[in-house]
Amino acid sequence: MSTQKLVNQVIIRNEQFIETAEQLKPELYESIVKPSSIVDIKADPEVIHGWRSEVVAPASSLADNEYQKNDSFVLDFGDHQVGYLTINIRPAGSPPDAPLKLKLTIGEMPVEMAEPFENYNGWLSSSWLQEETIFVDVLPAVISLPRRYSFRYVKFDVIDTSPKYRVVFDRVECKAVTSANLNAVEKISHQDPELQRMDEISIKTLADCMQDVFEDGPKRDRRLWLGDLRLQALANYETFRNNELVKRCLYLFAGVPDDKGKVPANVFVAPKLIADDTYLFDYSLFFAASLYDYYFATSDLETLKELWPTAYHQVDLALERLDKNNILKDSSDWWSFIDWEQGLNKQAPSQGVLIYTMKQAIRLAEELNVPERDSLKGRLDEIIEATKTHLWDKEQQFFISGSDRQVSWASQIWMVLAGVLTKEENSKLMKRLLEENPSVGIATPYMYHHLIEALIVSGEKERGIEEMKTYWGGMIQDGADTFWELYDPKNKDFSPYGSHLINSYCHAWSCTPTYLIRKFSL
Ligand code: RAM
Repeated sequence: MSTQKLVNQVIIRNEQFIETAEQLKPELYESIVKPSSIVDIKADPEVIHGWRSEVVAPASSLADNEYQKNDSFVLDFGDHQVGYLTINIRPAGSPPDAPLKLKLTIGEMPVEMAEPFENYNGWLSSSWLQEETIFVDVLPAVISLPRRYSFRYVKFDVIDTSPKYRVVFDRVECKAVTSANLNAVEKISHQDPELQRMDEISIKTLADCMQDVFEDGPKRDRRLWLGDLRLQALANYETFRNNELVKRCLYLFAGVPDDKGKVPANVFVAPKLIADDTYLFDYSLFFAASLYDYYFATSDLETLKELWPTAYHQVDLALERLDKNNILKDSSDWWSFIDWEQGLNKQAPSQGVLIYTMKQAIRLAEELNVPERDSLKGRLDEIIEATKTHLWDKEQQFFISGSDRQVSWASQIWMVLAGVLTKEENSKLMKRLLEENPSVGIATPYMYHHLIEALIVSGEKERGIEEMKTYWGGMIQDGADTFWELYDPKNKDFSPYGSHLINSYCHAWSCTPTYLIRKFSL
């Protein structure tokens, strides 16, 4: 073990765990993908973000065109890609007497081709927006772009050639990469074509996020987050079954706890494994939940034994946040994630997450036959009792959260998943939630996943399918090739970051319809 000191953080590195994770580093599958067409991006107030693409020519005609200063065109790769771009360029006309200056804009959605990145004014770094300006001194040339991109469209702006020569883009291609073995997925042919399509897009979304680790989104943050990992792993068990990758990710988190044993909300893996200095109450607990899911998917007792202390620690540390009434202390900082819904109070939903994961931890402790089982059981009963006493509002028949007694969708959903009430009461609660539609709603597919699961576990499967079709089906109608990080059908420009340009349009936490469809035979 060694220590790493950051600003407010002491990390106790477990080199043995880190080495185990290193050994599980996946091979990447590569495939060459060529663009399908040249498209125009047209303003259209009827479509999401106000822009749609329209095919003007097949991509095979590209090599017939000569381009010069101020010319521009957009290539469409026909589907979402994650990989490396190579461009073959040759000159036409006189010998090139000046370098070629070329600007490339690389995007997942038509809007990224249409709205200038210079206008971006959100609070996340603009450096996530994918663009390159390159100067080519010698032509012909084969240019391999420096980064891995996540995209469907590439816009070429020829900034300058010279009055004496033009350029031809002979060949443009992408070396697509993923650690997902596409052949490992059992094919289904669902009788409902909408669910079939949802299953396929979910799988594509997950595959594009499966790289060296389970990334949250290959455009942004390209990083391993615990909350995202939990859902990706669930979808993975039903599809690719790359269980070694889940194991690797669990060991990465367990490799960099802080000095109290807490695992971070996310980690960086390059230049070496680094714990981010963001800690979220729910995400830390999801280490235990992810280990639970992993164990019951794989029966890998060795890993359970080795990682149990880390999992137990997360629960133990979470219990420290309870007040004398056994209710979680609330605060105005970003202490728990739950969802990006503006104004959402995190107290009750986090209490739900705590109960949910305690139950899983108890089940693991039973499996291991360790003494923590009994102490956790005792605490769980007290906490459930306290939750019913202090957070259940008899009059409103809803769970309330925070000092303003907020009634949110997230609170009801997590309390249902936690099983605080009986199945019948849960079913009533979910119906009431859908009918009364409290204004503090849901902002992300991540929280929507939990809504669908809560409907299913409370016996409202049909309603779950309906909601899934409205939400993920809505994304498909709005042109999703892969499912998005954020989607609000009532406000399609929504972004918690201040601009929809920076949203990720291939985001793993959105890939769960395949899990829901396959696991619950929807
Ligand atoms: C965003 C990312 C990531 C998520 C965190 C909490 O930065 O979308 O997926 O887990 O928020």
